[in-house]
Amino acid sequence: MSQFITVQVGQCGNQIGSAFWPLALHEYGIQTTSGGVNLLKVQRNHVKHINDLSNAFPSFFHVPVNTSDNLYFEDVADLNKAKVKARAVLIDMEDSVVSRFKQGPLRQLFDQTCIVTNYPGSGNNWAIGYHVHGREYHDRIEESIRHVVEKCDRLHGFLLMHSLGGGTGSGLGTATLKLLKDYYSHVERVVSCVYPANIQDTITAPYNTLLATQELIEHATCVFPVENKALLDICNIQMNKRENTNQMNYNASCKPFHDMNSIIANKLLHLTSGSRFPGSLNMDMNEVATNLVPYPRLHYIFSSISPITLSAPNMCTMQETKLQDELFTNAWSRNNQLIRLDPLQSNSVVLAAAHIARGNTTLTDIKRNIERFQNKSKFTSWSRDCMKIGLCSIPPAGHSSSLLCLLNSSAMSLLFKDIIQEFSKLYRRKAHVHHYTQVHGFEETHFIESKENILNLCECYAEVQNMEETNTSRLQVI
Ligand SMILES: Nc1nc2c(ncn2[C@@H]2O[C@H](COP(=O)(O)OP(=O)(O)OP(=O)(O)O)[C@@H](O)[C@H]2O)c(=O)[nH]1
Ligand SMILES: [Mg+2]
Repeated sequence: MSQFITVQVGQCGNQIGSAFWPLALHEYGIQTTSGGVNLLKVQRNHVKHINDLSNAFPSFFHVPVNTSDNLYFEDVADLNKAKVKARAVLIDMEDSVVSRFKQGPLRQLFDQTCIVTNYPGSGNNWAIGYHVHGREYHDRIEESIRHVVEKCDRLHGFLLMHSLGGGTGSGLGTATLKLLKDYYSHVERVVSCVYPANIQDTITAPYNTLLATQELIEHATCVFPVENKALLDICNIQMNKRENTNQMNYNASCKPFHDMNSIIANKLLHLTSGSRFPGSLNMDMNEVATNLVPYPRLHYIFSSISPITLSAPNMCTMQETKLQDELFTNAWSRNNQLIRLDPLQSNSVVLAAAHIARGNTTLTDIKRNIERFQNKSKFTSWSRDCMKIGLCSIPPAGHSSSLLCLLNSSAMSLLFKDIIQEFSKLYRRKAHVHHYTQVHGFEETHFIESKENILNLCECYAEVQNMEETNTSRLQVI
């Protein structure tokens, strides 16, 4: 089973982390209770004994080999006694979110040497995050990462979590990505990034987003973008479903990003499920990029998930099994897409696709539905008859089955065009540019180069689309 190191950068990255780790533990039957202060209640389903633990979850957790053989799990104290550590590096240039981790029930899960914080942040400026903090913290971050890497014997990938709208996640996050490429070029760099909502909550977000996107295109192996506007819409739809109203109102009032981050955390756990649990047709993470990325630069992947899971205290009570066909239909619907673009629109093509099912879905269910999918989508000549399938027998907490649909579609160029449009609105008047140019190491030409590079990527998508049209007409002539 492959091992992963999560690298959470900035406020958003660490808040996604705070949704991710309780859910990751929950998947192994260890529940963080919101009422009990430090107590983890163990449901003795998957993990009872320390040996189960080291066998069951090496993907995201490190368990020292010399831990006492007689250790059984009752509560968090045992988890701590066993010296279980998350394979995680926590980075933020202001420490409020990370210090909440340090005081919370999971505080012992994180190695102190793997926490890098400062004060007071990067001021919503990519250039400060990338150049100032990137330079100053390069060695500290490199050391922290090495510390976690040394505890892995089958390291497969880094999982970077961050947002692109602010300064730390976008700037220092992409500087860290570059560092990972320089030091561990053979290890995959999977990125889960958050694009801001349309109504920007950060005025300089279009600059930060453009500059960070350019870095992700250059240095990531695979990017799974989500948009806050898509997540907000999904949460609003859930809000209208009566059964969730109380929990949603509570989450929306006191933890505005809580539900949105749970959706991201669920997607990441689903994505990695094949590397962590048994299944009749497991899709390991090392197969994701091979199957979904036909050309190295075209590595932005759409994701949609069904059912949508929000973190709720009652999440361990099993929800009704959805009809399998409905599970697929929902996963393809606009309402379940984590990015607000239609990857199946008529003038785009699907370069590659994967469906990962968890729980009680059968291969027959999958095959029947894949046929439906192939009939409704436009593919390239090489991707038409291929579909990567994953089948993991362990469902996510609270459900009997679930489905993640991953698509590499040329419609992704619409995201890049949006980024350029938002950037141009500000840059046309050179608004806020001086904040960037006064940072040592940043040149104004970097804006233009990034824009050109992203435009060039749009042309690559257009080329793939046109190639298909040309191919079709030639075949028709013959
Ligand atoms: N989905 C989601 N989005 C978030 C969260 N926190 C912040 N954001 C979004 O991320 C963008 C701002 O980035 P932050 O992560 O707050 O900024 P940062 O990386 O800490 O950078 P600085 O504060 O500028 O140093 C905005 O678009 C926010 O809406 C979160 O927990 N979840
Ligand atoms: Mg911040």
